[in-house]
Amino acid sequence: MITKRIEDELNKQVNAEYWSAYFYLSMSAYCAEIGLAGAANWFRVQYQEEIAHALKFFDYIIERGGKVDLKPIAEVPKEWNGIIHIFEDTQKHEQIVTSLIYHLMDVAIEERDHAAKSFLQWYVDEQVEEESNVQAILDQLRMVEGKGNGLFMIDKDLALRVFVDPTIPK
Ligand code: OFO
Repeated sequence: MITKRIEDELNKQVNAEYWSAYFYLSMSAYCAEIGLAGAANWFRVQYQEEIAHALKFFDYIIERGGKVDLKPIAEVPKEWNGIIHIFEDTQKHEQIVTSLIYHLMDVAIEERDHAAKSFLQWYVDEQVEEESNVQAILDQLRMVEGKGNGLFMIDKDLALRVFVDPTIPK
């Protein structure tokens, strides 16, 4: 059993993860438009990761006997000002998601829901990886000022990313 408060918070997070998925899919389209096929691939994989994050919450609500409540997904941005801007926005967004996960953890602690705490720990760790992956790409892009041969090489690297479902234990 989960309390109504935890159920509501988990459902909010399902929506936030789908919003993130949409956000990254929009970024993928933008990168394709500006001719960065590698970055378009990277964001498409990021989109798939967010769907996996959402489904993990979805499955957990059901497993704990809660009611899934799928709300509409709010509109996402579709224009950016180049590749550095798009990764800066990604970094900001992942920092916000980390704060949402921390908020959920705070609620689980207040509700004395130890099972939810254990479940949420996976997301706490996942966010460390999410933030550090983006930081590494942003550092490289800033080094080459988002241009020329350097950008060409970074884009080639971003093309290599493949989706591996992070919710399936290795
Ligand atoms: Fe689901 O972590 Fe990114 O947003």
